Amino acid sequence: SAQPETNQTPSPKPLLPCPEMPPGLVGRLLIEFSSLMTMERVQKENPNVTEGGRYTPPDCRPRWKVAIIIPFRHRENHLKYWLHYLHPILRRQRIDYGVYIINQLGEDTFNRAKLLNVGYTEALKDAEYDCFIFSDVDLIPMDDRNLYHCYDQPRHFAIAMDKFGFRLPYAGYFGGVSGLSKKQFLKINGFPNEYWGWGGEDDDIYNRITLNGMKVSRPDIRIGRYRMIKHERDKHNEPNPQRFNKIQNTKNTMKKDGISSLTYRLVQVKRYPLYTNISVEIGKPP
Ligand code: UD2
Ligand code: MN
Repeated sequence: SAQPETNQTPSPKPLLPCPEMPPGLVGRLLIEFSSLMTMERVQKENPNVTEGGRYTPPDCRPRWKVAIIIPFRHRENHLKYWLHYLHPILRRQRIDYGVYIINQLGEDTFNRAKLLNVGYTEALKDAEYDCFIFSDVDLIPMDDRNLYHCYDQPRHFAIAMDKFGFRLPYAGYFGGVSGLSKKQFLKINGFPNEYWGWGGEDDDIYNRITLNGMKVSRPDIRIGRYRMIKHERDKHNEPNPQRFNKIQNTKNTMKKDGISSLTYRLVQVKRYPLYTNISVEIGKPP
């Protein structure tokens, strides 16, 4: 009566695409920065994150492969909170992702946008990412329905921050947390490398997007809420006095200044349990 026994292992079930709105999201979250945070604690909380800060959902096929790029220097305490809050959120969101901390070596003037270009380049040496989310280290989403993947148009995620009274400060604001697909990023020649110090680089990126015929997409104002960890202005990141002038000239500068003209010196890539640290020398203002 019995069929001859076969010795084949069943082939793995093909995974279905991850749902547009994953089940198990919480919605509004309680975010605070008063409890003590240690890296050991955050590592224990996140055993399923693999070395270098990588994660892929086990139960569905993700639509995007997302590199999360964080510009960084001397913000170790903020990074602990960022990892503590974001890893569980991204896991619930069923995102396939890797976390890249782009650390500017030395004490010359900080350059956020150039570090973001470095992050794009270095992440692509690791995996075939097709979506790049650029986040300040001190910004935590207050709602996990703000999904960290890419969209038809360049995305601005951090639209309602506590420090701006949970409103968009101006229509062309693109600071804090933003996301572009690889195609969108290349269409605008990446980000400017020539904004040294605080300010203006986010407006230049906004200009690049609109000048190239794209439109910024944003979540609902009730969902795009963020807390920023309170901080003083860092040393060597003084407001850039050239920023007002420079953002008037994006149309002329974007073709030559961007991912196409990026140069830097890679010094070290180090894999930690919850992130990859990329330390670079990016030079100093002319
Ligand atoms: C605003 C924008 C930010 C950027 C900046 C102007 C918000 C919430 N964010 O940030 O996206 O456009 O203005 O450049 O409005 N950083 C370091 N070490 C430093 C300096 C900066 O790690 O010494 C990194 C870190 O990830 C930080 C980010 O750069 O979150 C932006 O710098 P910031 O937090 O000092 O500036 P902020 O809050 O005015
Ligand atoms: Mn900040």
